[in-house]
Amino acid sequence: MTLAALIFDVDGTLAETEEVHRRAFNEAFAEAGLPWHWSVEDYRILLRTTGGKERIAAFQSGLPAPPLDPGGIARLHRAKTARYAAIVAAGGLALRPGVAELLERAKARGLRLAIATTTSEANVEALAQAVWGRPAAALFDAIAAGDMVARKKPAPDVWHLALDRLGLPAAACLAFEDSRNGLVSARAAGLRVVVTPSRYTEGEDFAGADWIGPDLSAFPLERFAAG
Ligand code: XBP
Ligand code: MG
Repeated sequence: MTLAALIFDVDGTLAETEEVHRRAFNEAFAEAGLPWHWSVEDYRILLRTTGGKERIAAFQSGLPAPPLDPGGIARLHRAKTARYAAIVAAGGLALRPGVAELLERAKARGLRLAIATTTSEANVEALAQAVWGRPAAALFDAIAAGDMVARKKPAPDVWHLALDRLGLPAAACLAFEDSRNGLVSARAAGLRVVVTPSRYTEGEDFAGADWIGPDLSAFPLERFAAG
């Protein structure tokens, strides 16, 4: 089937955002008076749980006396999202190599663009404003985010939502991911998957990917567009 759209994960794929998420979590913990600090090594393990609220819940379930109920987790996560927006707005984040060029090449070929991310729409907007100075909707035809679906990655829900919003079958689209959880979720939705491992996902098992590279600068769009 002719390629009609590219669907992108955000965290780790468009930009190396996970360090900003980690910093935002730690700042939110300090602000809330919690004696928690997630190191790079802690966070590598914690990332196995997708979604910030789910990650906090998984972390505190390992503590002798988890202090937060679901409402407390939601409040803490709102504070983390506010910290994330502030850090991103302060600048310093860039798109990963090849991303901007690939989006341009895809647009020039008449391909549509979409997002399928575990993070929130607010965080997608924060990144879009920081790296493009425009709202995400100015670049992407459809946005599917974690809080819009019942189950986060590795479930396929967010990809199904992106496909619904594009009005396209999986066979006409290509997914871009950086993690094993993301690869598994996109494949479960029937998509072909391109993987560019990121700082936190290097060394994961990417068996089943249709193309793997260190970044998107050498991605052969023409080969995939030719079918
Ligand atoms: C990324 C995530 C996200 C971010 C935090 O997964 O798991 O949870 O770490 O985002 P993926 P929120 O790149 O596979 O979509 O705190 O906003 O949930
Ligand atoms: Mg990712």
